[in-house]
Parts: sequence; structure tokens; C-alpha cells
Amino acid sequence: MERRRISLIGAPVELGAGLPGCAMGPGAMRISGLAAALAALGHEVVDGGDAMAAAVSGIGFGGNARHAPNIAGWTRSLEEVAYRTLQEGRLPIFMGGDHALAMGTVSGAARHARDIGRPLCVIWLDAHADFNTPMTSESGNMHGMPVAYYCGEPGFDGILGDDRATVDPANVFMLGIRSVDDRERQLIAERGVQVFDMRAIDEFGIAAIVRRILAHVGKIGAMLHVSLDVDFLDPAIAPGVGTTVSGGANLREAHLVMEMLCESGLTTSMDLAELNPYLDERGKSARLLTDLTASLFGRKVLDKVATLMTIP
Ligand code: HAR
Ligand code: MN
Ligand code: MN
Ligand code: MN
Repeated sequence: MERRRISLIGAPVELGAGLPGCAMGPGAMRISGLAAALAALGHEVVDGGDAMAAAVSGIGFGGNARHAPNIAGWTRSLEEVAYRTLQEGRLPIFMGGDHALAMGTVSGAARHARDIGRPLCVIWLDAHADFNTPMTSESGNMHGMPVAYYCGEPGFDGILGDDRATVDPANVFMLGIRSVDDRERQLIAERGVQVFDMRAIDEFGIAAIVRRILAHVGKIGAMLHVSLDVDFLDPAIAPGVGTTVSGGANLREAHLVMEMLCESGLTTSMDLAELNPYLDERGKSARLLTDLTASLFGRKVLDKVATLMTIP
């Protein structure tokens, strides 16, 4: 794969989740050797340190949204960091932090894409659809809301300006989904989000699905944001997350997605979200996230793999 200029950015957001601990995620990702793994693949890697939440007051949207001013502050600062990093021609990898971080990271990527006249597609790897709004959420946890936010759903007034860039729900591709709330289910159907749940992965195989998505992204000339929630993975291989749901992607399914993303060369920004090191087992989940990211950026067994056609 071509040499990328990568910026690692810590996003220690944790008040979007129901349990504390995600603020330790960037530290665990650094200890697991993410920067060195990417540099060993030939990329130029800069660790920009941790971002900080902007100070925000007077956020007062109604409904059920816990810690809204804090998440609004994170959204403002991460939107700006994502936008600026992409504008500098660099590829940001956000080390979370709970998934509320994507309210900012995806919005910033969408602003950059809008500036240069390209669409933005999102591949959302998650057990959850994260399409609640303050009006629909049962828990009030804002890590269950980022997709609704960056797709432009109402109910989040005043976080970014009214002219904020949003993503067309038809350009959001969810994989691995296996836990959706009732009102959320209704909303994703109405908005036309492309959801491939675990059943679809079991039935068609993850490769067939990813191949079609990437062909579409290439055809429309889109930028591509990849957002990886630890709970996309089966809890047996990735226990370090607050919201485990059984029946997730296995090790090979997850690597295959990354390897296909790598071959496509289409990824322009990425989140690693929801790692909770306090709940992890001896760094297992952090190490797996590093290995998966390395797969996305070019780590493979062989340069050239035999195909069925090479067998005489
Ligand atoms: N749908 C549930 C809620 O809104 C659970 C959301 C959990 N989200 C994450 N990130 N863990 O995907 O509360
Ligand atoms: Mn999520
Ligand atoms: Mn999740
Ligand atoms: Mn399976």
C-alpha cells in the first residue's frame, strides 16, 4: 500500500458511555504499540497527543442526553481536529474514547469532503446502530447517538453551527449490528441507513458485503471514514468494552474487513472507539485493535497470494 501520512490523535471521551474507563483508551493504544506498528509498515506516523474538550456552556436541548455539555465540547474540538488534519493532507486515526467521539470526527471529515466536493461514506463496525437521539434514547448515553447526529437528525441544537456538514444516511454502511432499540430500529429504516447485521454476515459472508460497499465507494469517488467499535468484535476475542454483546465478528472476519479496506486504498480517516482498558484482560483488546489497524494499513502474510487460477 502507498505510504500514508498518519496522525494519531487521542480522544479520551468517556462521559458518553454508561461506565467509566474509556478515557484510558488512548493510553492503552499507545502502550500496545500502535505508532510503531504503523511506522514499521512504512508510514509516516505522528502522535499528536490527546485532544481536549472545548469549554461549552448553555447547551440546552431537551430529551434524554446525559453529560450533553461535555459531549458538545468534545464534538466541537474533535470536529475541528478532524477537519484540520484532513486539510493538511494527513490521515487521522482517533484513539478513543467512547463512540460519542464520532459526533465530532465524522462531522469534521464531512466538512472537509464538502469543501473539496466529494461525498463522505462511513463504514460503521459495531454491535449497535448508535442512531438514537435525545428524543428516542432510553439510556440517555450519548455514545448511542453519534450516527443520528452526523446524519443531521434534529434534537441536538447548538453543538455545531446550523451549516454543519452532515452525511447522507444512504452513504452509511453498518456491519456487525446485533443490538438495536425499538425507536432506533424505526429511525434507521425510515432514513435508509444500509445495515448489515450479524445475520447478513452469516448468510452472505463478510467479504461479499465489504466488496460491494467498497465498489460503491470507489464508484462515487467518496472519501471513506472507518469507525471501529470494540463491540463489533465477539467478546471472546475483545472483552475490553462496557457493552459486550455475544455473537460478534470473529478474528478472521475482522481481519478480512481490514485487509479488504487496505487493498481498496480508500480509507481517509478512522476511529478506534469504546476500548475500556479497565475491563480488558491483560491488554488483549488493545493489542487486537493495534493488529487490526496494522492489517488495514498493509500488514499481511505474503506480498502476493496464490489465487484459484494459479493452480494448474
Ligand atoms: N442503544 C443503546 C443506547 O442507546 C446502547 C448503545 C450502546 N452504544 C455503544 N456504542 N456501546 O455502540 O443506550
Ligand atoms: Mn458504537
Ligand atoms: Mn457498540
Ligand atoms: Mn460468524
